[in-house]
Amino acid sequence: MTQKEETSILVLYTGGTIGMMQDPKTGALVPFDFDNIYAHLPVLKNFGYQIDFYSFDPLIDSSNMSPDFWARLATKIGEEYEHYDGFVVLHGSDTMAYTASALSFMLENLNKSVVLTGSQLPMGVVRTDGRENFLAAIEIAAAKEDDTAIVPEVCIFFQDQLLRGNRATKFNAENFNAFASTNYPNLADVGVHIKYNKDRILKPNFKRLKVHTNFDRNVGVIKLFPGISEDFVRHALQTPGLKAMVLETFGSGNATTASWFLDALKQAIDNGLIILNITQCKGGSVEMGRYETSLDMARIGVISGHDMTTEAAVAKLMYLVGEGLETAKIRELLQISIRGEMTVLA
Ligand code: ASN
Repeated sequence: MTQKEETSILVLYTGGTIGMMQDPKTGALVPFDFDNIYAHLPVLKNFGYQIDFYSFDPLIDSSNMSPDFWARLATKIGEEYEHYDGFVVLHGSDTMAYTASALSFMLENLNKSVVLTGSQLPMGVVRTDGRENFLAAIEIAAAKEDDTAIVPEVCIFFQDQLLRGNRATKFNAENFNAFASTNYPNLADVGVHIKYNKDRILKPNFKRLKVHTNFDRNVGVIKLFPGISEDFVRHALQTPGLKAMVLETFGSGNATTASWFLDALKQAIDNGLIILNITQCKGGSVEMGRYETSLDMARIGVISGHDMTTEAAVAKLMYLVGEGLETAKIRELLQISIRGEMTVLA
């Protein structure tokens, strides 16, 4: 056998637009039958890899994604981890960045590629972007150097960019170029060649994979806006069972200095709630204390989320709270990057 023939990829199909095709009889969009993939995409054979498929049941539009589904996905990757060289996850684009973030925390010591991809137009449509996305995702998931995955990370491939999964955001519902990673450079750029930005890719640690599936859903998000009411903020912070809140603030992490707001936050923190400050800006970082409008939040114990995306922040909180760690330990782990999810400025 050649090296190529020994390469094996498991494709995990969760649903989403990529998996749809037009029923020849009714014209309606129905799930694509991946058992017949070689009939639809004979070019796949040219890779010379062993490509196996696993379909979840039921297939879902990714707007129905949930921590339970993430747990099934991570568990399946864990079960098959030793049997394959790489993994491709076909997923709806709407919540792909959440799933990529969640998987990055669920799969500790990942030393193989897990490439999520999808499409804006169904695979069965002539002008689909799914075909190119799928083929490039396979090639990336199979890419090795010195018998080690070139990208041992959870990542998203869309159009011509390979992005770190927990740095990506869906930013366009129309363009084929649907994802952006504004705070971290692309892991690879794909044109005539696949150019890996190796110094930006996490290094393998060759430790044993550990799968964490105990995510806690008692996490919330408040997006601030001028005029947000005291009632709304207090009710949200007092949600029964709530353990952590992402606060989407302005600019470099700023918020109103109204005393009711700081009182409400302080009361919640004193009662054990973890509050993480994330900026609403798509680029740049929270810098608490830079302006007066974030100084008091830092004083009362709001934690800086630095340049994390909301998707990564939600997933990281669900993960850390779900691990059953002490609040002090969670606060400590929130201030460091554990899966390449944020840049902590010195
Ligand atoms: N609604 C679809 C999904 O996220 C959108 C897509 O895949 N382009 O499942």
